[in-house]
Amino acid sequence: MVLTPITLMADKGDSPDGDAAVVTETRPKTQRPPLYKVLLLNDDYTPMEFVVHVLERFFGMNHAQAVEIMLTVHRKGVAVVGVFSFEIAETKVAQVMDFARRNQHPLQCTMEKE
Ligand code: TYC
Repeated sequence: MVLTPITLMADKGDSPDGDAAVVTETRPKTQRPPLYKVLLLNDDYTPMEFVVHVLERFFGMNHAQAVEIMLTVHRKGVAVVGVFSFEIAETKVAQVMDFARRNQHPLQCTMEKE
């Protein structure tokens, strides 16, 4: 466990130079796991309806959200479709890439540390 020092000002009366900082306590530091963005990339061949289906199926989006994000990728080239722990992000990328490959679409999905 990582302990973070808590710095307190010494009592002016006790400290030789009047205001020296001294460490008197530690507290456990809450360690957050790193998060990873899952990105969907545009291409010229994957049908729009297929991308919408991917977003509904693997990212739990409703139809309107899925259409909106698909159009963002189509117009801008890339969009973040979710933020997850490493293992979940890796699984989502693998599921999308496998589903695209099995359906013979060139759709690309990647992840990057936030
Ligand atoms: N550009 C594709 C088309 O015009 C649609 C598309 C959108 C493809 C999003 C990939 O991630 C993507 N059919």
